[in-house]
Amino acid sequence: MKINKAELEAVAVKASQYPPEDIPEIAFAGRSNVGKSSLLNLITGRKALARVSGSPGKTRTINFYRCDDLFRIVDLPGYGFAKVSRSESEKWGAMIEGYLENRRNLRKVVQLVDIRHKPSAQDVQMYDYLKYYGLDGIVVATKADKVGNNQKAACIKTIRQTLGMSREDKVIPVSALKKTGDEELLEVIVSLL
Ligand SMILES: Nc1nc2c(ncn2[C@@H]2O[C@H](COP(=O)(O)OP(=O)(O)OP(=O)(O)O)[C@@H](O)[C@H]2O)c(=O)[nH]1
Ligand SMILES: [Mg+2]
Repeated sequence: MKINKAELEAVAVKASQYPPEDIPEIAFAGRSNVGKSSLLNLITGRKALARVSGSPGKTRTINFYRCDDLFRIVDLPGYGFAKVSRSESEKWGAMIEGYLENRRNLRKVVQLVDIRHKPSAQDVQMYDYLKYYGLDGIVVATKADKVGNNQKAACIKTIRQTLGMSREDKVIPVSALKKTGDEELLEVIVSLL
């Protein structure tokens, strides 16, 4: 499967700004700078659909991307960004939770973690939260180009263990740089729709 047409449909900080719940949605969650927006560009085949930045905290709104009038990918603001004030980070948390807890057409949340690092306490907290709402099960290990092939299996094992994933759950290594892993992820997404 390939996405032929993708467009930014809505930018929201509150529920009244969300698009209608007419088509299913898949959301991307993860730490700031982990590569959510880059992944979105990779799987839509659009180089600059979502803004990518070397400095964390780029995406600060909930961005809804309509894909082939079939489903939406929802790019969530990154968490764990040290340079924002506590009150601002609480506001983002509430914004993300407000979306995740009330969105009836949300099918799954793809959680992104950097393949090189053991998931942080906040990643674990996020994954537990997704489990509670039945939105867990798909993890993307980003920046897969940064580790050698012989290290990959060990990195994925650490991710599985730290997040407490079940055997049937998936970890998909992806590289936005090398353009790998996107087809496997798209297949999984399509199977959820
Ligand atoms: N080497 C490598 N770098 C990547 C990859 N994906 C993203 N990056 C880099 O990581 C940085 C952050 O990427 P973004 O896609 O903006 O990350 P984000 O998760 O959307 O960040 P926020 O919007 O701040 O939450 C950028 O400098 C990207 O170029 C990848 O697969 N490989
Ligand atoms: Mg982003």
